[in-house]
Amino acid sequence: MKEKLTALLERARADLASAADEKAVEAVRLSVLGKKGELSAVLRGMGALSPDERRAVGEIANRVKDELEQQLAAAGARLAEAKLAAELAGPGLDVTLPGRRQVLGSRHPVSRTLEEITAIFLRMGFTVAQGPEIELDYYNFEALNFPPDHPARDMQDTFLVDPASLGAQAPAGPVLLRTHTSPVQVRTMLAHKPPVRVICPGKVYRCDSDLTHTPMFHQVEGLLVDAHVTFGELKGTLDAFARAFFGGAVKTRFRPSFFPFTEPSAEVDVTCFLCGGAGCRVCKNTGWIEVLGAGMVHPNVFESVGYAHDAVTGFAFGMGVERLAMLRHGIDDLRNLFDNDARFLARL
Ligand code: 2U9
Repeated sequence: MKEKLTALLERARADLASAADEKAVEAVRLSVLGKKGELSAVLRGMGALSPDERRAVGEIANRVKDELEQQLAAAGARLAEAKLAAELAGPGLDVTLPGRRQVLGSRHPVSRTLEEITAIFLRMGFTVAQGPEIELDYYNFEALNFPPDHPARDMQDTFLVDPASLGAQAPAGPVLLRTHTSPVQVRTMLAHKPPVRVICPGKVYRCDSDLTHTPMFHQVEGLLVDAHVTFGELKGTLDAFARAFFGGAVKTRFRPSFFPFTEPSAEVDVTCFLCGGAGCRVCKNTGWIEVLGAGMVHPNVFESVGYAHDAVTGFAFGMGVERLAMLRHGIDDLRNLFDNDARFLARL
């Protein structure tokens, strides 16, 4: 038995000396010290020995075990050292190479334009009002003096929402995606007595898709209601906005127009901020660029929200944010704003 133990130790020593990797060391450990290993087999045979012999063999077995564990640890350390030496001798790491650039995101030009427009009106004392994008026909059209047969109410122009898709609390009357942010002003007037001074930035939806129209776009609309508000104040407010947004040199002009919710109504042009009015690509050689719609709130709208139309007057205006962002950045294709090419958008 003693000879067996000594032979076992010698063979393990030789195997460890020639072990080329950690797997080989582990194989030696299992073959000797494992449950089914040789040392365990020898120890199991000790039952047949006399007490004296058992003590003597037990002592040797313990020494062999200690020795083996030491040898295994030494072999492991030797292999780890060799691995490190090989790594150090291998191809070096160039710590002077520049690091990988972090790609930072950038604000979308439409978001930036919307925030800039909002900031200008906040400085003039307006506050921001918001409302739902899924809206009742009543707030989007009816309360805004759209006649029942107005073409904008046609399914061709407006996304209708199936009321059944809204679940248990399906409202009375048609539901749609708001086609302008005007219903927010209607809700604001229903909730607050005059004076009212709000702007309503947000997404709007129209069943329209071609080179110059997307089914979703952004608007900023404004509403100011008080006793004795005049068209002159509307002109002064939008003139100040135009100079803040396009630069102090621009002039504005108001052309007669029509909207169901304002009377009188106007379209607002600014002198071309690129050529100063001389004529160029951006203003199509007219010297003027259309940027806004506006007007005095129609008495029927005040009637709808319960404002006494002999006690208050008000002005309202609206603008398309994508259009202003395109003008500002000299983009001539609307799709540039929706393709989400991060390299293009970050360069604006
Ligand atoms: C209420 C009363 C009146 C909002 C207005 C416009 C004129 C207008 C267009 C600009 C470009 C829409 O995005 S666009 O196509 N808007 O011309 N909007 S007056 O008038 C209101 C709003 C709410 C209660």
